[in-house]
Amino acid sequence: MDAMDHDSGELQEVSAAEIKSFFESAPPLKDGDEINKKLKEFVERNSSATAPRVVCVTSGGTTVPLEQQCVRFIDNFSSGHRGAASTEYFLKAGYSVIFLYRSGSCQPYCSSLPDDPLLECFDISDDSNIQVRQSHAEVVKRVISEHHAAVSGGYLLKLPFTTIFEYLQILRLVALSLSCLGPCAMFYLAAAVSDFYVPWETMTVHKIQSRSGPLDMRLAQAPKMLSVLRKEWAPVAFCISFKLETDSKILVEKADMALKKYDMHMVLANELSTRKEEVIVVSKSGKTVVRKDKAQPCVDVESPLIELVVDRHSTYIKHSGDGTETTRREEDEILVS
Ligand code: 9Z3
Repeated sequence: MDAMDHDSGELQEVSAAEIKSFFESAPPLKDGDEINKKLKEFVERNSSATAPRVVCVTSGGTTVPLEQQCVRFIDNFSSGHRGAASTEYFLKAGYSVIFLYRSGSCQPYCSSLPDDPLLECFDISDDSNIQVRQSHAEVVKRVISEHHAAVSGGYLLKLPFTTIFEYLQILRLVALSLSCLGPCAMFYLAAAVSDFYVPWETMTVHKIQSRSGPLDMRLAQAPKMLSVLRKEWAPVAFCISFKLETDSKILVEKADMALKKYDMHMVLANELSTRKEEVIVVSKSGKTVVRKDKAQPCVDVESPLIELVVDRHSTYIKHSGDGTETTRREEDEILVS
């Protein structure tokens, strides 16, 4: 999900015209008004707190439709585990969370459930009622009560997306509605967003026909929204993006480039194969490796990671407005204690 121009080695420049044309040509959100209403209520409720902390966690992969009446699409590997687990830790740390997730991807509090919870956790009793199997009763009770407490308490707002068009439009709505929270708002952009897409106006309306022979398609470069998010949509919010690579040799360098290019506060760099064990936190103050503690297999790497992120966000809030920055240089390793 990389926006590198491989010939020049330069990260892609996004023009305002490209962004404008992306949004103007994208199919309008079906439920845009409803989403805006939910966001307004959520932000109003949360901004009345003494020290409101709201994070938008994006999660899962975006699809790239190949036809307007979509039969085929390009997808990616992202399961949404990172976003779902991070959401739980943010809620635990006292944040309210807008969880912008790919439909059907991992959900907060659900990681301990079996693959098909409905079929595996429930039974039909003698009197034809549905009941939880004894073997799963404890986990089902915990999942439902924790999830219910977050949603009905007004701390968790879940917004689904599927396509790259939906994702970027909803992200813009979220960013604009959170801008009133200034430095107390955070963006934690863990979603795997496609770098390539088919612009809506160039897309064929109906199913691509196989009789036309081998498919030859040109994908356009998706505009990187990170700079617009930082410069226009929510200029004071604390912004964290992710960098994913499969080649460890270029990972940190690429994360560092993204940090500077998009003026991120932190870039969390991870490798595809080790992403559940290790994340490298890259920021102006240096590089920190956060590792999952092998001695505690049940504790995700997201636990120490969110602890560190929350700490940095607190420092950012404290210093916002006084023009100071943290200059701490670290090369340490953080383990779950
Ligand atoms: C990540 O790097 C996430 O950590 C993962 C999490 C997608 C690897 P899972 O969903 O995996 O738990 O299975 N997300 C961002 C990847 C990305 O698209 N980054 C862009 C880039 O690398 C920047 S926006 O250029």
